[in-house]
Amino acid sequence: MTETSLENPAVDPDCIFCQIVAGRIPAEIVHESDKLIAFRDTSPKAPVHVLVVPRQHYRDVRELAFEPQLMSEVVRAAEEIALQEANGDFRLVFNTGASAGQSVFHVHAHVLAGEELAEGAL
Ligand code: D5M
Repeated sequence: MTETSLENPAVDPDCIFCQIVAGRIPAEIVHESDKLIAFRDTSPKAPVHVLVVPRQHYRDVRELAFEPQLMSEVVRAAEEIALQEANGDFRLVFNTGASAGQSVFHVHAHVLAGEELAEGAL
C-alpha cells in the first residue's frame, strides 16, 4: 500500500528510510532541504560516513537517473557535507542491487570522507 502526501507523493510505509524521512525513526541528521535529508550511517566505514537520501522513495540510483535535478542536488549535498566535516574531498557510493551490496532499497548515496580515504585503508 502506498501513502500519499503533498510533500512526498511516493512513500513506502515498509521502508526504513521513508520512516526516517517522516520522523518516525530517529537519525542523526546533518543536512536537510525540501528534497533531501542526510544522516549519519549507523555502521560507519570512514571517519565521515553520511547517507544522502531523497525524501521521495526511489528504489535505487537507476530510478534516480530519471530525475537529473535531484541527482545534481545529491552531489551538491555531498560536497557541502564533505566541506563541513572534512577537507572537502569525498567518495560517493551508490550500492545498486542486492548483489552489489544494497541492503536498503530507498536510494541513498554514501558520502565517505576523512583522512583514511587518502591512505587507501578504505
Ligand atoms: O547501505 C545501507 C546503509 O544504511 C548501511 O551502511 C547501514 C545504514 N543504515 C541502516 N539502517 C540505518 C538507520 N536506521 N540509520 C542510519 N543508517 C542506517 P546499503 O548501500 O543499502 O548497503
